[in-house]
Amino acid sequence: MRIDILTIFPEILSGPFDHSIIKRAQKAGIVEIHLHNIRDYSTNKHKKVDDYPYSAGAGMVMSIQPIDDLISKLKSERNYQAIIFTTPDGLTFNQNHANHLSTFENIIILCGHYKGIDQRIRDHIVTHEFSIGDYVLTGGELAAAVITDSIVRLIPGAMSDETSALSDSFQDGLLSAPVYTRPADYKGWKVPEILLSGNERKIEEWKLEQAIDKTKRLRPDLLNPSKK
Ligand code: 6GU
Repeated sequence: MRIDILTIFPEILSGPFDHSIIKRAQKAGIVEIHLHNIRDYSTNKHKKVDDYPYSAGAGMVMSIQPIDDLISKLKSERNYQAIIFTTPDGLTFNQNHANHLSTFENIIILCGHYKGIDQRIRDHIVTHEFSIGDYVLTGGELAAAVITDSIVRLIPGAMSDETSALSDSFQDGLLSAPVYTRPADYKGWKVPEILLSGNERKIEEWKLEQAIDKTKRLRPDLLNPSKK
């Protein structure tokens, strides 16, 4: 898979992908992550990437030209299945979106900024708009990092133990059961007896029961998605 991220602050995104699973996946050739500075594509002599909005409003708006030129160049090189725009007024990103996007060959993520971008980019170029939650970030870069991380770890081969992505919280619509490691008794804080029993069938039953209990307690909305 190839992910192209378009931003006016590439420095923000150079760190998050240089560690752990995401770094290993890139080294193994499972994913390529390319950062592009939108400013490099501005034809303006001062490399301007924004302009004053038509009508009232204090903030600046990102211009079409550099973004269109950059995306056109990328599209001339390969086919993209999704051109994602990160914005607080997008659909709230979830595990289903991550699963779906992880099956794509090439995607573009355009990081939102300022007051916004010229609406015509959203109308004519962007195919998906995502928010990562109901709070406001300075820009779309951290959202792009979150979305990229959630996708890359799902690509087959990205994780050393492939079953671990399947047992994630949310993957089956439930939060994960608690986990423990040695010692079995730490200053009187004990690991649940059942986990020491060696009875795999009973342990699986216990884990499912724990997952359901925990989900009921902490995230009842996950058990009743229609009532959200
Ligand atoms: Cl995608 N962008 C910004 N600026 N703020 C956000 C967001 C995105 N998702 C949640 N808050």
